[in-house]
Amino acid sequence: MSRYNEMWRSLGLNMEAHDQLLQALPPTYHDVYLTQPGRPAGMEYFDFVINEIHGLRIQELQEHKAAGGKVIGAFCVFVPEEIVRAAGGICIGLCSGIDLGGAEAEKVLPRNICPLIKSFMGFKLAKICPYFESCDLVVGETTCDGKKKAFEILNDYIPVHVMETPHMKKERDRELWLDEVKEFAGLVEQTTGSAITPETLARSIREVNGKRRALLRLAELRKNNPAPISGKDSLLIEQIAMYDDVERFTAKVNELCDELEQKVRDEAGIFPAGTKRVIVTGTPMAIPNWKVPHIIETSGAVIVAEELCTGLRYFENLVPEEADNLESQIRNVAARYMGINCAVFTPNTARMDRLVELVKEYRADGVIHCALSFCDPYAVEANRVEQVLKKESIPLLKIETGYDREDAGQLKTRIEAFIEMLE
Ligand code: BJ8
Repeated sequence: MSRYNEMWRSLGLNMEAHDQLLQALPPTYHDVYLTQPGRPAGMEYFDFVINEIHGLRIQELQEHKAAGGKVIGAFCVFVPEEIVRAAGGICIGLCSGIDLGGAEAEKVLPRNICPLIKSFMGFKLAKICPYFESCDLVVGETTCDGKKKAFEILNDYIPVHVMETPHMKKERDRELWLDEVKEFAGLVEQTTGSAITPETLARSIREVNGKRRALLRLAELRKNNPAPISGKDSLLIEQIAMYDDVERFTAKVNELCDELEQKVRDEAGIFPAGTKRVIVTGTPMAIPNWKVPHIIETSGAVIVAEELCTGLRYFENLVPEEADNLESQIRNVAARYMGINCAVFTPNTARMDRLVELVKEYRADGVIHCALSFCDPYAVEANRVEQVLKKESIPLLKIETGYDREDAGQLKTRIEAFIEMLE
């Protein structure tokens, strides 16, 4: 990776801290991913992407910028990628899945705050993320209080535009969100210097829908028993979806699905017959936060679906493609995002209903609710999840954890006991 040193230096990265980050990733990746038996050959591309995580893709972003293009970073699946692409920009999900730069972050944030928030602040303040440093604009949102207030501070270091995400789903909330999407479209046009037209937006909607369709195809294949792919590999693909080139990513996921369809025909599962099937729900699991999925899949279960923003919430629901003017297209885009069942909404009963449906559709034996420490919306909503699943006699395990490894042993004991109980 040293061949990229010049590029990283030109982005102003703290080279020493960045080296530490690059050294931390390969051993973890090897242990979590490369030791899995019977992985599909199609995972080779995604391994390559991780291998080049701060290399090739960053180089592509720099080339895009050198040609006059803009890069817009986001922290939430509410930020409409279609709008950014329609104006010729690239939309990047900024990951925040590792505890690095924590000491820097704690200079401006309280110690006890959600690790995802601490991580993004730490990445920026410690200057260790080339994606962050490639952004011309960062988009925040008013989802949870911690993020909302942290974006005010982040704005001291990089231009941040905050979208007001409603907390209810009444008609007036939908209208507010539509206004926010329109305002965002105007800002994106201003940032990129390119107008969004019905043609560019129609193309962008088709392309992003194409990515979502490929991910839905992958999800559909995981309904089979035996599952043709591990939950860890599926999560990795869902994480990469947020920053890879849209068309290349879509083609690679579809190629992988062709291979998995053959595996399904051959009834070639990657876990032994009778392996318990689990659905994971809760807060997003950003790269490289693979701790809980790794424990689950080395404790006798396979994850068959993620009711997460790094999962189904990201790619369920497509934007309707039949609209003949910009106003209707933008309405369709805005409406699609209001279908996301984030715990910041009240009430959020659609999430519980969807979970019950998912358990049936994916033939799951149980659900693991995983919330990041200090995340009030998900930790509190776990009570509603518990109530609904209990009524349906669906076993549930509730976990709260951060990015450190200190509780790994304790989590393993609890998860093993839960999976055993499913038997
Ligand atoms: S749509 S889940 S991506 S807000 S974990 S920062 S909620 S304290 S990430 Fe999220 Fe958008 Fe919702 Fe999805 Fe706050 Fe909780 Fe931290 Fe969170």
